[in-house]
Amino acid sequence: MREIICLQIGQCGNQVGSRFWELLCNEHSIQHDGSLMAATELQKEMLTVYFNMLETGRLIPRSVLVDLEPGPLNSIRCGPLGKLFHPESFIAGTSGTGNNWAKGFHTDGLELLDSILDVVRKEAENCDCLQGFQVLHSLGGGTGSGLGTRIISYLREEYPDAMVASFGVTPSPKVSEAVVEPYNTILATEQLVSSSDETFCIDNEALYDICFRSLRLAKPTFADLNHLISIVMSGATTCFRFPGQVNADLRKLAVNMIPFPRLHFFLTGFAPLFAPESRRFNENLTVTELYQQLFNPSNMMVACDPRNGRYLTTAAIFRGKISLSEVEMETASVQNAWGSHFFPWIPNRMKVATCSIAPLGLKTSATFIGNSTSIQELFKRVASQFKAMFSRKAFLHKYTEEGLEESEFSEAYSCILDLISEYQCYQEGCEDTINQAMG
Ligand SMILES: Nc1nc2c(ncn2[C@@H]2O[C@H](COP(=O)(O)OP(=O)(O)OP(=O)(O)O)[C@@H](O)[C@H]2O)c(=O)[nH]1
Ligand SMILES: [Mg+2]
Repeated sequence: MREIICLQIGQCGNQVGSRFWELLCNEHSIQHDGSLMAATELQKEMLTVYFNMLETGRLIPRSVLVDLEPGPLNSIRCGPLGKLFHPESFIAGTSGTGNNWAKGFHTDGLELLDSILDVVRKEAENCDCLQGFQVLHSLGGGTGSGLGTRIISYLREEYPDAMVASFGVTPSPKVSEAVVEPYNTILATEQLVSSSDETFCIDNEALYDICFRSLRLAKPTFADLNHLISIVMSGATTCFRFPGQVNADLRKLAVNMIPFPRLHFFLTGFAPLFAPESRRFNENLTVTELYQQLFNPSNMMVACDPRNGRYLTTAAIFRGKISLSEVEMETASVQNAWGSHFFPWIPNRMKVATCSIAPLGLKTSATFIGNSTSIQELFKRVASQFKAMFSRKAFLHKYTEEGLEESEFSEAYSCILDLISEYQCYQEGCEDTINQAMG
């Protein structure tokens, strides 16, 4: 089997990770003590992509849980999934970084790095044929963002044949009050540009808006946001976990989705999204309706509008009792309708898959993964917040005290500006300029 090792890092990474494993257990019929219930062949066939199976038949998530502060890991240990994970896969420090990327990447994080990499190495040695890593983390804090990207760059070096994918949660002032989050996000994103093969972007700003506007929650909590993240993660990983799919592993997904290696930041989306009080809440959506929601900017988990940009590629995963031929027919008409938002020179740019097992609580659903030039709106937003502070050198001392140099801030900032202009260049169709620049 081609195994994936999951790493969940920092508070957000671990809180989201818990929800993700809860859904995986449900979809593969695994109890929280790791025993398999009456699972179908379909549920069982690819179980070992994400779970280690002991000789007793017990299933253990192939996950490494890391945090520089003990709280979030203790909550998991004491919570409903406490017995699911291997006790040795919990690695905690004694205090967090207080939202300081430099502490996570350089100082405090390094103290924990060897023990983390030891656990990862053991997991990798147990694999039959490791396909890659999946890292869950926020980009706005210090641990998930700093230590998370440090780990990603080690994985890149130590396992050059394995894929490194990250689910990165970008911050929003609507959700968090820590002022330095734009710094951490830009510093982390620079690392993701060079070290991750594919990054699924999740944006707290968009999640908040979905909760507030579409789900009509007056005061969205992290639990509400994390529910959205977990359903998108369950959708995005469906093809890795069930047999016979396109984009069946991390590498195939990257090959199909990423025409240019640096442009590997995916827009994510989900349908259906209705408030419980909506009359449509309990309805089964047709393929046409699911597609309408999927291409609607208000269903995107990143605050950007794909209508302002162009899609390089997309993938949609339909779940529940849905016929592939119907999906294929509908895909052709969506492609026609959205034609001007696609690049004509990429053939088969819309990949589709179906899986008969619907996610928990739904009869039909669809998950969207898009490589869209409009993702630059996310980077522009954070870059402008970064610039406003950096031009006044605000809060820099917190980072320089940890050994980070001011020039590293400027380099990270210009890396993101370059990324934005690459997306913009493709958006405007000036591919020749880029080809020349790349030699
Ligand atoms: N969606 C979501 N965002 C979260 C969650 N927890 C924290 N965040 C966001 O993540 C950012 C803060 O990062 P944390 O994950 O708390 O930080 P950390 O990785 O533990 O690093 P430290 O700064 O060392 O504590 C802020 O933007 C928060 O809004 C969560 O459970 N869900
Ligand atoms: Mg923390």
